[in-house]
Amino acid sequence: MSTTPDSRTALRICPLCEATCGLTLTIEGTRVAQARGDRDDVFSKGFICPKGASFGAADGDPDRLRTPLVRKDGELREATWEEAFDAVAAGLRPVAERHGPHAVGVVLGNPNVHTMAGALYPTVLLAGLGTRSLFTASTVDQMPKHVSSGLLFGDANAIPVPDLDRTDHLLLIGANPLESNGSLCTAPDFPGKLKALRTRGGTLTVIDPRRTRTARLADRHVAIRPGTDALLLAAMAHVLFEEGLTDLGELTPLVQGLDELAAAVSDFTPEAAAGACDVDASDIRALARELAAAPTAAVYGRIGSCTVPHGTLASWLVDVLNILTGNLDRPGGALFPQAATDRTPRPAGPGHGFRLGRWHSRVSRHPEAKGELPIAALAEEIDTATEEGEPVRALVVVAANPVLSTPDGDRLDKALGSLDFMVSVDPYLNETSRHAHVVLPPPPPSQSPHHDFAFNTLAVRNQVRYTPAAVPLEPGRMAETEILARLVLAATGMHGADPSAVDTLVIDQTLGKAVKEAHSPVHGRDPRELAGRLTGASGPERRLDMMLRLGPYGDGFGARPDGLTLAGLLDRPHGIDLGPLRPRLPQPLKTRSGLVELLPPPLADDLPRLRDALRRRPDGLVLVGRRHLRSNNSWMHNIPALTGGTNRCTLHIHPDDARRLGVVDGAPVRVKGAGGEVVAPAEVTDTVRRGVVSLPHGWGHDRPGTRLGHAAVEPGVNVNQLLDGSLLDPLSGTAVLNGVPIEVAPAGTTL
Ligand SMILES: Nc1nc2c(c(=O)[nH]1)N[C@H]1C(S)=C(S)[C@@H](COP(=O)(O)OP(=O)(O)OC[C@H]3O[C@@H](n4cnc5c(=O)[nH]c(N)nc54)[C@H](O)[C@@H]3O)O[C@H]1N2
Ligand SMILES: Nc1nc2c(c(=O)[nH]1)N[C@H]1C(S)=C(S)[C@@H](COP(=O)(O)OP(=O)(O)OC[C@H]3O[C@@H](n4cnc5c(=O)[nH]c(N)nc54)[C@H](O)[C@@H]3O)O[C@H]1N2
Ligand code: SF4
Ligand SMILES: [Mo]
Repeated sequence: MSTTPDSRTALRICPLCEATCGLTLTIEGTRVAQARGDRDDVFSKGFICPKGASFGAADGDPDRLRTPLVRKDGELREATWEEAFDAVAAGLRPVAERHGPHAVGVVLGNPNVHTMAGALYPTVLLAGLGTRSLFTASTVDQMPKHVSSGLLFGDANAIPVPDLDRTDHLLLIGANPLESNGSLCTAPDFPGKLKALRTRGGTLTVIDPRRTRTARLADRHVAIRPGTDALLLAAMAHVLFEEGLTDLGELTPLVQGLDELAAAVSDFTPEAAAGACDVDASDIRALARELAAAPTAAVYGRIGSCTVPHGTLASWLVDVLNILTGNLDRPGGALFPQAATDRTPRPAGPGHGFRLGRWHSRVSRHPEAKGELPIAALAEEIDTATEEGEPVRALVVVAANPVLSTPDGDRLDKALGSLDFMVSVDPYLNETSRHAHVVLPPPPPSQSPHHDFAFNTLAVRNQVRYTPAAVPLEPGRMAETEILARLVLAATGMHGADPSAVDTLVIDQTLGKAVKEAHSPVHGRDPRELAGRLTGASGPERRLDMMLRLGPYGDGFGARPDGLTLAGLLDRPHGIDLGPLRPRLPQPLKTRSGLVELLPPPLADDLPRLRDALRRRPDGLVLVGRRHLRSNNSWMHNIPALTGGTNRCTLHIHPDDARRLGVVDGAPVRVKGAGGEVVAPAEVTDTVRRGVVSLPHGWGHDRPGTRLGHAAVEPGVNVNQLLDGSLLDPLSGTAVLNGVPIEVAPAGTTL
């Protein structure tokens, strides 16, 4: 380890994936010279992956923007913060005033779940704007899970996670945690936990059309035909009923609709599903029997089960199988975490339920889900006029790069170029932010404090950690929380007001509500007195203090003196362990019945579409994605330490398919889909099953006007250009990114 007189260490929770490992940073001056795993971290216990080890390189990337950019005479130029927010207010307000609230769209990308700013301000922004034009990365990701949880449990954010440390049998569907480090299941050292499962005599089954590194660890790997998991899972449910293997155990009195469910899956016999899934009926039966026989078991599905034509049904069936085998809400099964910043748990009982389609998109009439419209429809919502209302004419984009991460980037690229106004909060000038009229760059992560609001609600162990900024804000930098607070003010007619007013507003509203709730520890108290007790050096810290104190482990502002506060958490820099996941039902349920509603009508109504799929036998090639350990969606290809080696944008193709099509290893191939065509080098490999090819996403860094020096050297191609955005899972509006029909030929030949 290099040391200089001013070298010191500081802790930082890693924001580069969902595992949230604690890092120990060596800081020289203001530079992060090294990152190691924090051995004392209560959750990650020293684990680190190659991406985390490159935290310093990602943090110090010279291409990160240092000042805001404002477009003048058609060109983006460096500007002061004041000029930038003046331009935001001048750009957004007239659009909202002239064309109405929905003409201002908001696009939120993945890194919002990895920043405190992204957790604390977008809801305020949306409420202030009053827009229905919200598009997020969820509709190219996990929205099917939100919808299935909303319908089953009445709460779109009640997502059970597999109890990795205690389960006897884990069934992974469309997930590759050895490369992704896990998702909707926050678990530092996921690979180590899978190995520990095997060591303690447990079994691992992986369903994936590719023989991934995760599949290679498994006792059983089922190379399913892409897009057919819902059929396989329905057939497994069928077997459980048919063979009398259902055993709901303690869940029995909490579940409604069991008989209706049995009838609904009666057509989905393994024999009927086998052809479409390309999995033997006997294997499907074995999967169901193994699940039922295991002392405890957890079924877990991720990207490959979500971004497919039946994503919501597959996500629902994952939980159905956990329920039918009595594994939901029990140790070793799939449980609901309880995060420290969760709202005070209310007493169990009926709730408001979950509704879909409260409004629709203007052009294709897609129903909203969880307040969002499909991001695959963003381009048409901008570029297509209808009688229905105004197109989106201005966009607020926070931490999103939809030109690369969503279908048909070329069309979106043009649409973004046609906007009256666009502001991007982004550290890079990239494929999307290059269209902005104003770019507001957040500081690098070493200069930002961190707490995982979202991922702690998905963690395999209850714990709480907070790391203040490891390095003070450089002169001229603005905290991302302040950027978003000022953006809220500029977008809602309060430009120039003190940004702390936004935090004060939220604190007053939250405490005002809490004192009226009978179950709250602060019931009946004076909200001003409570606000006066909050500690924290900034608005966001005071908000964190408030949430911790009102939360399930909180001090209740003195009601439970031993409970959590921000001050108490600051005294424990490596975090506080809150114990293993515990059974929580029926408390999390917010359905109208107060029960788990096994066969909600929107899902029952979607089953005929799944029944039709029983007959389908696609004969052409289909495309799936893949992730590489040293990647992160579209924005880490600019870090030399994380590129090269196996992390390349190549087309994986099975040797038999390659031979048949005349494709040669290493040679360029043309790939054509409904949305366009790309040329990428072939990588002939039997890790992908016959009939399936794989391209990673987030590449295609060859557009002009970006500032991504290293990424542009080996730009790769944009896999999402193969999609036209018309294929969606209808219930969730999630784009179909896997199992997409395409054609392949050697470059230079015609298709
Ligand atoms: N074909 C295909 N497409 C996919 C997927 C797939 O599997 N296959 N996966 C999908 C999934 S799961 C997701 S989540 C989406 C992701 O889609 P997006 O969220 O649109 O893309 P990201 O590449 O995660 O990057 C978002 C942007 O955040 C910026 N950024 C990085 N750090 C920060 C920060 O601290 N603050 C701010 N304000 N900005 C920051 C980056 O510069 C980048 O411009 O892509 C989806 N697209
Ligand atoms: N290194 C790295 N880590 C990441 C990211 C990254 O880009 N790079 N992105 C982060 C994000 S935003 C997310 S959402 C998570 C995603 O986390 P994961 O879901 O674990 O991500 P993937 O590695 O894409 O795994 C999806 C798997 O589904 C398989 N698959 C494709 N189609 C089907 C199908 O129809 N059925 C089945 N059963 N399987 C299918 C693919 O072959 C692939 O192996 O990863 C996060 N972590
Ligand atoms: S696994 Fe994820 S959180 Fe942990 S060090 Fe790697 S990138 Fe960071
Ligand atoms: Mo994602």
